[in-house]
Amino acid sequence: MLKGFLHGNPIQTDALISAVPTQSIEEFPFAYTFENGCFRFWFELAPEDIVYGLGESPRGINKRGWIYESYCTDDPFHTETKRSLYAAHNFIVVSGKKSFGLFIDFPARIRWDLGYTSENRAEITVEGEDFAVYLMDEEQPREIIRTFRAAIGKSYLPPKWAFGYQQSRWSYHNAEAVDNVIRGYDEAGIPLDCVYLDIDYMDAYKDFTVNENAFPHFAAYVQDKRAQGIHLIPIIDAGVKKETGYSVYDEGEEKGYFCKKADGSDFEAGVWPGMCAFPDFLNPEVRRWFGEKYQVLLDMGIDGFWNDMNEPALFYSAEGVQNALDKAASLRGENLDLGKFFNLKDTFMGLSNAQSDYASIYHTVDGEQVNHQRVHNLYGAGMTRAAGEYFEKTAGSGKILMFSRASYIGAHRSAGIWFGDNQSWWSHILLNLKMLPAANMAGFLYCGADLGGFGDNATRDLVLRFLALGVFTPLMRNHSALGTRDQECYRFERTEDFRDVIQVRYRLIPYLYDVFVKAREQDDLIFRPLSLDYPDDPIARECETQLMLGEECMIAPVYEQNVSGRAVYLPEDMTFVRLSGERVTAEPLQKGLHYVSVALNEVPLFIKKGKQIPLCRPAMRTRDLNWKELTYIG
Ligand code: MIG
Repeated sequence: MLKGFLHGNPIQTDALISAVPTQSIEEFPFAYTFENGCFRFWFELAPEDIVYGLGESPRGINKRGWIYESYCTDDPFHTETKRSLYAAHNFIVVSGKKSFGLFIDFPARIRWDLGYTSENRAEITVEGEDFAVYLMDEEQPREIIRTFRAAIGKSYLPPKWAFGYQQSRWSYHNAEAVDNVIRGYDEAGIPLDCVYLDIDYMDAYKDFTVNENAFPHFAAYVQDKRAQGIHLIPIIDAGVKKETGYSVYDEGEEKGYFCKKADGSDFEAGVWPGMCAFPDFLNPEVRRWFGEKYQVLLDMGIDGFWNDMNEPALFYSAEGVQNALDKAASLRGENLDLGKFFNLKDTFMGLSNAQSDYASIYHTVDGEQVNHQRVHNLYGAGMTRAAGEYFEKTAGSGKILMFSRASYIGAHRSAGIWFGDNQSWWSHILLNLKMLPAANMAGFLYCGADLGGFGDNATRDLVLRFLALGVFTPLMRNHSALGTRDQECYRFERTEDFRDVIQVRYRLIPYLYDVFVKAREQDDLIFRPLSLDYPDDPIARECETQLMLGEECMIAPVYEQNVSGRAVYLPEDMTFVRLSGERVTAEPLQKGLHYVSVALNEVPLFIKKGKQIPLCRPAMRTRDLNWKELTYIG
């Protein structure tokens, strides 16, 4: 059962697919106050309670013992001290003494103090007074999640080929670089379906343009890659370059489609193209307009995109830089003391994604000027809806690959997400694992992290172990940042190990696709914390390094360097399967704690006793997979 409580006059977020009857906040079952323009409520947590959720966020599967903030943030250092990442997924499930789900439909900042200030108390602060809160009241967490998911509608369905292995890098600067990647994979016999085009494919970083020097005859080139079975996936950024004569800018300008400042002029900030204007994605007319822009690339044969920088990320504003320079100038000739020095340093360090810049943006919502801070978390979601709804209308569902960096619940109907700029750190394998069930709870089924890690230099063993988790994530993409060590699989020694791991993915695609479609249709999870399936098993309840997958499997990736295996807990009897290329070894193991050895070219998988899963033969492209000729293991 889903109950809604309403206060004030909330901004329409479209998170729910249909209106749920709401009661006044006076009926809200938790203690609350209204203070300083905020709504704050709290409840006790019993020692055994687990708090799941918050989608794409830092830290554990159990969110207890930290403070989180719903505020879409471009931050490439996903350390455990952070409170926010790129998304705002305001859904939690409390499970234990009593169980319930809670969704706060509110697009500005929310603070989730989940046993941080006081160990056994959750205190949630909504930074505004216009909001709706929904409570889901069921016995089992999985039922709570189903009830919630039914209310927010079916998740985005990607094309089947989007389950293939994908290679990205910032950047493959030209057609030759892309061709080298495809050749590298083909020669090593490693399957591949997609190659990504990061910002450098564009002309001067202008959305919906192509640099003709780097990619001459782009449409023919795209066709040629398609003939090879390769999909090229260009990036689209939120900011539109301010340049007279650039049609996207001119049109947006003429029609008043960009975000404004208080004085009615366009809000501008610097991002990759230099000074940019920002489409007002809160406005449905702007969404329709921006969605149609993707057609230019669709016409060239493109059938997948990733939306970036849509928190929105802002490198600087002219005002911010001017203030910093003024401050520096005022200090010239002065004897700097420590306080002044750090203040000056912080002023410059704080130029990007500055709260003062966000606060100076205005949107038009139903004809009314609304400050950005009231709707911040809807911006990237709006951009992604713009694209997703256009694709749905023109191409139909399951045709165009689309995923986004920033998101809010509701955007899960239009697209998937990737987890942004992680690092080539061993700890980020587990961070990736922990985000998966939470993202699923928020409706995001098509998701994954940058395998091998985005920032920093990857090692061969890290990439292999990361991939062995990525084998199971719907989005299986290796991506890395400018200036980092090359991490395409064929760049490393003994490429046959990479082939062994990625072939396993291709063998599993019929199964993984089936699990995906079922989760989508049944408003269910692909990945579940063990505690959802074994609520009475104390070890399973606390497990943060393994996940249930579908009805049949459990996954437990190796996540440390220089180890030849890991400890794994089996909550029931299972078959331990090692998959490597076309090789499969199976070993029945009893419920309990085990140490399993896993070589770098192996993918460990645990199949429940009495269950079986299908495997197909590997192929170099998803289009060449034979979904009918299956063998069963388990
Ligand atoms: O400021 O387009 O998360 O995947 O490679 C960095 C360049 C901008 C951030 C994305 C990343 C992408 C990068 N972008």
